[in-house]
Amino acid sequence: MTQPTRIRRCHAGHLWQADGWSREGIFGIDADGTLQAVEDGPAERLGTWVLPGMPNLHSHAFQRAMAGLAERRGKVGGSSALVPGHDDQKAAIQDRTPQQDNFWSWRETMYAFAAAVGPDELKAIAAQLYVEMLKAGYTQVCEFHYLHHQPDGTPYAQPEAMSLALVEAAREAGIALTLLPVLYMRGGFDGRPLGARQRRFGHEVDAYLRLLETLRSQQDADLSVGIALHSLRAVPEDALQAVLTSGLAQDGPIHIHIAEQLGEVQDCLAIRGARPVEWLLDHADVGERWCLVHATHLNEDETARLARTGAVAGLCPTTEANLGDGLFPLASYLDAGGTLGIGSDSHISISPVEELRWLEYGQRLATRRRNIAARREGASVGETLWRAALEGGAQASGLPVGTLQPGHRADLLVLDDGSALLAAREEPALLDSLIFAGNTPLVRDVMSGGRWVVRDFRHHDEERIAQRYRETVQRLRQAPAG
Ligand code: NGQ
Ligand code: ZN
Repeated sequence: MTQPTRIRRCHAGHLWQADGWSREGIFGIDADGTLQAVEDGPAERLGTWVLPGMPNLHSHAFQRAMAGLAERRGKVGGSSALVPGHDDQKAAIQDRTPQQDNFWSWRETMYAFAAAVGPDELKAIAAQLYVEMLKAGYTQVCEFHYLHHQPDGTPYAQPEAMSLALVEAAREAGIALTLLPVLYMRGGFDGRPLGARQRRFGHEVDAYLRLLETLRSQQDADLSVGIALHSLRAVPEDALQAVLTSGLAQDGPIHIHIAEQLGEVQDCLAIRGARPVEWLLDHADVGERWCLVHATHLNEDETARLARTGAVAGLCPTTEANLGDGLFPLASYLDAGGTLGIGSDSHISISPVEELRWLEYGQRLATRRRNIAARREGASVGETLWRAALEGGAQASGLPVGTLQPGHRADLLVLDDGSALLAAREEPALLDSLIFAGNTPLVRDVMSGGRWVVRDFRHHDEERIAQRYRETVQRLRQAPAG
């Protein structure tokens, strides 16, 4: 006999499905936290507006603890005038030891900060970050993890200690994790060795594959382990081919940083004779398992080719704005049928609402037009972007997330029924209002893998996790810069 009590029955006034809102949605959740189809009948009412949790396809967890610490002007001077709209590409390219603050000077600050982060610190920071993600509506995160070894490059006694710190943090917070251990071998396209502060990122291919194998053996319903190549500048071609042809690369997600800065486009052209996306598409069998993070600088041909592969463009609009990266060609990519998802990357902001808002606003500011992401007459920008980010994020995660269909994880958000903004809205404008006007937290309850992790805006373990985070950051501030 079946045991109906094992399936929890839930009701939503409006339920977001892949093809739009459905009214009076009823669904079941089994004891494993998986969604099940159920017949109509009595069910627990969750709220008026229920959405799938958003996947976060790109995170460097440790960087959360330095958010706001790199916004002070460094050395003033240099030749490249900061005239709005003045596209001084040459200056940007040559400006690797910058006279003006840019991506590469931010990276120095980030490296100095990273030097003091060990396994305990990483776990404390990541758990706090993941609590914040859940409260903001992210229920899964892809951790692009390259802080592998001790600061001088020596492996920890347990070589996967830093990876395990992230796994433990995700379990404490209750967020689904796609762990992407990163292969990082060189300091630039010219093959230079890792700099002193990069030593702790490095692996030879064999050691990297061993780490991958160890972590793969820990996979379960809440943890998937994929592959990450830091960037074309950090991974020589023979190593890239060795990893991609290994048995471990035959399934699971594959992520890479690709074309974030004009400087790396220029170096790639000079040394490999092609632009980064062009080079990757020519040398690897890029398809749906791939996520190209910061596919920022694409020409028309690359845009169309990337869209055809079915790979995910991993966009992190608030970090890309914060670091001064440039703008992704959103309209032509969507017209070509391209897939995209969002990540909070450096965690200067932790909000799917803000990522999607800035994805659209960047385009509006650059083109002096409106409603760019909506490519059909009458289409909603908010719905288009929310749907795209759910689908692309799920694809990049390698986990059954991003949709409230039977067989998927019960990862869901219940919006605030008490919100005056949302109470005044009907279905067509709900996601537009959330994305463009939703500034106060509007996610009231969050379920991850069938368990409530946030109820009434509070995470069940947030005080303890925040206290440990505060103590950790205080300790890091006293540590000498590496
Ligand atoms: C990272 N972050 O690996 O943390 C990079 C910066 C690099 C972003 N690109 C370092 N946002 O790309 O070399
Ligand atoms: Zn990154």
